[in-house]
Amino acid sequence: MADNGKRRLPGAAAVGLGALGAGEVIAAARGGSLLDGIGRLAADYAPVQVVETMVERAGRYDKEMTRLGVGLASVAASAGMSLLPERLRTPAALAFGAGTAAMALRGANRSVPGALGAVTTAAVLRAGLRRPPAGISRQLLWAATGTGLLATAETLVRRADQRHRDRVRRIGSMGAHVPVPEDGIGTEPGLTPLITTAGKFYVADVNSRPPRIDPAQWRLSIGGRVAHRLRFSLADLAEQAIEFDAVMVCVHNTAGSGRCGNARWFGVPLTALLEHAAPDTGATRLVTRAADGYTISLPLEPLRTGEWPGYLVIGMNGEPLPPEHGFPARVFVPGIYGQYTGSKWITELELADDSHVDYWWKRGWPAETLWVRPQARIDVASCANSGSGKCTVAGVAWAPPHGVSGVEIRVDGGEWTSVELGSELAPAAWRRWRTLVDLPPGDHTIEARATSRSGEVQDADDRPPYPIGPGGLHAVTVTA
Ligand SMILES: Nc1nc2c(c(=O)[nH]1)N[C@H]1C(S)=C(S)[C@@H](COP(=O)(O)O)O[C@H]1N2
Ligand SMILES: [Mo]
Repeated sequence: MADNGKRRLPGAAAVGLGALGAGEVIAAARGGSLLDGIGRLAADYAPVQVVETMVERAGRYDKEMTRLGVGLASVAASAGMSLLPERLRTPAALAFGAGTAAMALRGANRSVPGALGAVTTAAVLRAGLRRPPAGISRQLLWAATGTGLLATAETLVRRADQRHRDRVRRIGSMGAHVPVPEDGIGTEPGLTPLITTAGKFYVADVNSRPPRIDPAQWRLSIGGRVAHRLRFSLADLAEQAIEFDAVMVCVHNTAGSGRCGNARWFGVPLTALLEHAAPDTGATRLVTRAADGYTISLPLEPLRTGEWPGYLVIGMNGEPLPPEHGFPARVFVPGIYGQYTGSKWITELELADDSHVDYWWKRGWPAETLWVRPQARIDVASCANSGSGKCTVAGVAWAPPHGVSGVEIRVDGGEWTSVELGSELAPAAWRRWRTLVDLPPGDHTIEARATSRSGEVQDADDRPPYPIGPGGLHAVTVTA
């Protein structure tokens, strides 16, 4: 029995690939994706330590890694099912299909195409696993068909994403078109630009691909514990929006990493929206509900008074928000980490009481809002070839919402010395810095730290992001 089972494995793995391809192409033809749906389930249910390891290891390729992992896991699951006695294989395949389909249909993030894909995959698995192909040529045929179907599905999904991107672009400009001033730091290879373009801006969310929201159908609704339920179209919101410059930082941005970006945002102050809606006395939290079924909530009082200036953002660098950055709208309170600042792809602002529970709270992230700590990043550390020992060190630093009051560097653990700061676009934006140091020949370690105008000095102790945000300094080595 065990031997027979092992002989079935390659055939069953090939069936798994074929079944996954069939399900994915059915889902893609209807504008969805089974792979992405299963990837999202993994993000929703994986223990927080697994998510943290994934974020740390996969870096900016987290979405590709998730898709690959889901594909491999599905093939392995099919192989595993083939080890079951024959009478149990059909129930196992059907249980997989029913379970995945039910999950795809649940909650705000429901996907009918995903559910159709899951049912298709289960049907193909059931048929294929009765007698997994034994000969190499039939196994290759299953595997090649599966791969071909996956490639076709990928093409369909990319086309749909491109059509959506084009539709968003056709909306035209979203911003005030005031030129971005120079900050006096100049240019230098490797120096980070003052404004991060949308294409270079980090993307962090629980999905494999951004939801596609039709701008013509979309309305922002403000509801829950309010006197007036309100609905706004994108055009209504654009009339009330203003521009502001701010850095957005992911809570996973450890020293020196790139999960942060500085943009010129266009948004409606939350103070104005909340005043129109008139929250009830029982309302204590603003819940930002999103099309991907995600929520981030914020305490209502400081948003309402403007003590924390927050925005419903609809534009980035003069254009509508690109799909991956939350089209058509997101909530952003400068100074709060991305994971706590508000959702992308907003569907509703809901006024709620303290019984509301956020997406990440269930996984052990604190319910209190986490504020961005001061951080400096070294982007350039280069020494002249002349042998003079003169080295340029430059980078960016942020301490939103108060602003950066100083950046210092130290060489080989020596004294901290201040560097020249570029002029400030806004206190909530990042600030560039640069300096020239004279170094004796050899290898040196350079570290940088930022200080906030509120007096907070960047914390030098290395600490992982979970659960209160990272600590530590960025260090680079140069050879003079
Ligand atoms: N709807 C939704 N909004 C979300 C998230 C998400 O997964 N879903 N991720 C949050 C996190 S963790 C961060 S860091 C920022 C990232 O925004 P960006 O991708 O535009 O950089 O979005 C936040 N808003
Ligand atoms: Mo994040």
